[in-house]
Amino acid sequence: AKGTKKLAKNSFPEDFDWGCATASYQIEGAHDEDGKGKSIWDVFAHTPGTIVNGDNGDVVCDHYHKMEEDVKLMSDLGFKNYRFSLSWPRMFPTGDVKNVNEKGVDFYNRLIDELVKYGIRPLCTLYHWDLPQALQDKYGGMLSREFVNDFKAYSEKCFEFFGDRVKDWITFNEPSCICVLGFGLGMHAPGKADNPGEDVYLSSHHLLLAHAHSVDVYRKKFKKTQRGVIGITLNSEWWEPASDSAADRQAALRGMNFTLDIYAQPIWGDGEYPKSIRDAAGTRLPRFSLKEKKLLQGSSDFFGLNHYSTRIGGAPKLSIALQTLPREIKTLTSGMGSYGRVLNAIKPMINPFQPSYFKDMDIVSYPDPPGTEYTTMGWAVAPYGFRKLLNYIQKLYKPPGGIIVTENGLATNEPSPESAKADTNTTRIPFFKAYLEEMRKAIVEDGADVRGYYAWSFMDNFEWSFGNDKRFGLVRVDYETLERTPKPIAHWFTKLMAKNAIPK
Ligand code: GBH
Repeated sequence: AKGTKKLAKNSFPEDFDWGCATASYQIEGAHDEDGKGKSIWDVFAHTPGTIVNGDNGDVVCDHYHKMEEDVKLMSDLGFKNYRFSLSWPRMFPTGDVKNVNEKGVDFYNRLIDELVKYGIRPLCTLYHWDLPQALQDKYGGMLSREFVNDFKAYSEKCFEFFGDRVKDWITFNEPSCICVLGFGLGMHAPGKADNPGEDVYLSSHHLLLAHAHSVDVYRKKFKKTQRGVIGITLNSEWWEPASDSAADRQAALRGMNFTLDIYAQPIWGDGEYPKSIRDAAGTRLPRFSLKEKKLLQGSSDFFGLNHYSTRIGGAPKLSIALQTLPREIKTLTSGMGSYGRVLNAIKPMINPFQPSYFKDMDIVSYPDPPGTEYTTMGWAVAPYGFRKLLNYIQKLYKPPGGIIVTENGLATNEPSPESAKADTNTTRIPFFKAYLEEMRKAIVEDGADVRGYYAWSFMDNFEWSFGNDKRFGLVRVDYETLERTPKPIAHWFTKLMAKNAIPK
């Protein structure tokens, strides 16, 4: 982002990419059609007590049948970049690439063709959480080393099928969510929480290796002819120190280490896990061989970042680090099965002899400053943290290929179409405006090399454990009629993209 200082007020670098994002299980529906196999989310969502209101992704937006309409709307709104994900079990029902479901492949071929037709660049995520259930049953999914080879084989097929038109690939969406929520807290599929001192690290380790091998295949077999780029998307809050004390600053840094650097340092740093994690987890943390380190280092052509909120972190005053848990846990109703699993994960924090990832992290979340506003997810609106996080990544890793913000956004309370409009004007536009202003400062004033931004999400969708009522969409979806209606924020984005500047 050299020379950006001269940019006109409110505007972004000339070649900046604006887009919107979705994920397969959250929008597609058609959960058992045309030969699709079950994913771990199909099974998890159908386990009683896991999802608010008993919602699931069986139908949701029915994007599988409304794909053409959705792409057209996206184009009408002026989007030129779209991030979506592929459902592995839709194309390979058993997870095994020898068993192809042609109709599933055909769906993604039609989607990609449709995007290309409208001049929308596809940014394709290989894994946004819907692992074939068959692989979970076969060997415990990501807890097994076998996952590495299966993911590599799956990704190779995707490059082969779609790489002629897809030039931008993301291997995994949010390793931290996958491993911490899926294998530490059990509030995401596959819902494990019985061994949070090991499973979080083991799944993370296999995920990182799977990523590295997938990138290696792409670079060796496809890059030369297909000429695309491939990377990974990490998620992180910004952990702001509770005070200037050394103890609080170290605690906040541990917060960054345990959410972001645990995945970033092996890829953009020295190929190792952060020292704070090695020290805290000891032998519970697997290590990379020299060869694996080499494979991991530099294995991402860009730094994909999903960011939603900021937390105030400090040194624990109590020996139990319960405060480390995500804030949205509070909003899960107490009668829910997933809440029970969360309690399982919390037990080791009270038992001094039982290890836990959360205990290792050793941080306490402090109250937000007075006057802080929260989204309906319970996450603090704290745009300053976005700028700090972008600077943290830029300074620590200087990612070649720059940073692409692959998700940012908010859910608001919109029980009716009218409230969708009202809420948008009071909450949604100010949120995006403030976050984008901070991103712009990071680029223009601080020199962070941010090259793209994707709003989460194109349309309302299935918000995982929280079901369908947490509406993140720029476009409203009526789950009865399946009608799509752009919210005012969608038109705001149209203006933003047309001018490449934040609307006044
Ligand atoms: C993303 O997850 C997902 O990629 C996407 O599928 C999802 O729909 C979207 O975001 C919205 O949730 O510790 O209190 O600050 C992001 C999930 C958001 C999980 C922030 C951890 C921490 C809240 N992360 N959350 S807090």
